[in-house]
Amino acid sequence: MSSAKSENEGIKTGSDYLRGTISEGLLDAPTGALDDRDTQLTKFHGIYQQDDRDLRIERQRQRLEPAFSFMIRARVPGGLCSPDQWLTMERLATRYGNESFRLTTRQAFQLHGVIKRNLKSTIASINEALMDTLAACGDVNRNVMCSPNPEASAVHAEVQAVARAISDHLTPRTTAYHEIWLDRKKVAGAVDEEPIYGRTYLPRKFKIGVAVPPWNDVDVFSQDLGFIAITEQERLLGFNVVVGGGMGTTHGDPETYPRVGDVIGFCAPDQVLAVAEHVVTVQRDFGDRSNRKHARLKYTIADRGVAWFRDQVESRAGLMLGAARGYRFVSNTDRFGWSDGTDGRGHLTLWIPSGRVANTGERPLLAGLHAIAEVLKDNGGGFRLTPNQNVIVAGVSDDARPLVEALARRHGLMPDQAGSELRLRSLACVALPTCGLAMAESERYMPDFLSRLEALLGRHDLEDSPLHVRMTGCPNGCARPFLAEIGLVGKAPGRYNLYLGGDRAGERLNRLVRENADEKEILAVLEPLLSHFSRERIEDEAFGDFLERTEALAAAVGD
Ligand code: SRM
Ligand code: SF4
Repeated sequence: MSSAKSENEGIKTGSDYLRGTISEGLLDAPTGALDDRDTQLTKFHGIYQQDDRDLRIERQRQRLEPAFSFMIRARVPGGLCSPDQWLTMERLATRYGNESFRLTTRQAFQLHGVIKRNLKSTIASINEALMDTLAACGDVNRNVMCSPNPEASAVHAEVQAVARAISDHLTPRTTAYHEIWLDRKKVAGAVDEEPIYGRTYLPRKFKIGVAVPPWNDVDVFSQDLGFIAITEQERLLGFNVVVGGGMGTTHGDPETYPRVGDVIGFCAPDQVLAVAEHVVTVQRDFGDRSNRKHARLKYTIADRGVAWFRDQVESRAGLMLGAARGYRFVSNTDRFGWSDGTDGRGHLTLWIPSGRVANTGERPLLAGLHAIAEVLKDNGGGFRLTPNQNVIVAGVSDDARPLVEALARRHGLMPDQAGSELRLRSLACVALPTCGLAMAESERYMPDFLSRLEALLGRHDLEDSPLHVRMTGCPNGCARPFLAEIGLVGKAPGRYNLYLGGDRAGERLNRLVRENADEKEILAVLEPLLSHFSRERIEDEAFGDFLERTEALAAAVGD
């Protein structure tokens, strides 16, 4: 490990607890951009500077600066969101954004296309709606995920409260956010302090997810830190602790890799905050601050060993983790349609393709969800953002059920309107035109790719197969593609690395089968495998499991 610290470390150290010169940059009217160093700091405030990549070349030709705008991410711990909060995001998307907003793979909201002069008003409105954007991005703990649907049982509600407590405990304490975006004055003589993070925060982003078996919708093994709720007869006993998961890789760099986390033991509910805090502090002190591609917790653990890591956490937290308890996951996707809560209310999981809430001719989702939010305001209930870019209309009264369902159907939101099981369960990251790191299309290409795949499945009597397909525009892995049965990872325009063989519970990584393949090549690889699967699968066997069992995958990989 080199000892020279990365440039980001210098930026953090010199930032005065994340202030930098952001306030000054906001007043610099001639440019739509912020200072380069400040763009690293705004991430901690939930704000990314981007430019419209569809317009880049034309703007260059016209000698104009890129079409700068900002993506804003609002944290929604566990995905819990009131109708008013939903309507606020919709209003901001329409007024300041690109007339759509996005439900992310981490149960948060994203707005795109907000120009610099509207940043402060947008952030202020988000805060007025009792949400914030602080720590939605940056080298800190991000939005804490939790299996949604808290009303489904008392245990869910308890687990959700634990997720919320973790989120609050690990939220940065700097007052810079309030000064810059909410015009709160710094109290004279007050000193910023970050008791958990310190002045330089973490070496890299940090992510936490809480799963409630049998559902692994939060993909707990992809998190830096995961908690698996262990219950007995509807009583929460505690949590298995999982550490060191992560998805991000770099093409052609074998030093980077996706990793599923290790289960290191069990803790009681009242030990969760100490465990979380000290998993964070061990990473703070031992994570690699010289190479950002090697700075996630997964590398700290892979390099130093799981036993070393557990010892560190136990001694710092002053506790011993118990032996991990048994659990079983059955799925890492969402459960669609209506379910009945233990409180007598109904919960309806709707389908939002790639999490994009927009009005399109075919599916006016923005309008549909607006109408549903109004019904919830009058009748009680709220929204739950799912970890798979969908939304649950939660806590619907018996009286309101028919209306909610009619509105959902009229606007193309009902799961049976997706057209196939495949489409319902697919995930695609944002990619072009906003993501600065995208190498290929994802969200905009996914519908076409799925149409081709549906045709292929149809030819082999597999049209009802609930395959898990995940696509990203680059190897950073924002749609957790390395856990999919079929994963497409962008390499160049129109070209993807094809990964196969994940399971449906998010416990096994898939494997690279083809590099840099175009659509034709991808379908040509899939066709014989699907045909084989159709003829020889054991009843209810999943495609990824079949590929592993029959060694078809090994053959495709060339082992
Ligand atoms: Fe991500 C960077 C979008 C979930 C791994 N991710 C980005 C940026 C901010 C691009 C950038 O740095 O300039 C993308 C913004 C695109 C845009 O225009 O909106 C972006 N990531 C997303 C979202 C919106 C994808 C989506 O379609 O939902 C998800 C927002 C989550 C949230 O609400 O916080 C999103 N990103 C993830 C996940 C999945 C997860 O967390 O469960 C991962 C893989 C898990 C992990 O972190 O290992 C993920 N994003 C990355 C990485 C690679 C990190 C690494 O360890 O190498 C980057 C690049 C980076 O950090 O340098 C990245
Ligand atoms: Fe962008 Fe890559 Fe993440 Fe997709 S996976 S949103 S292309 S960083």
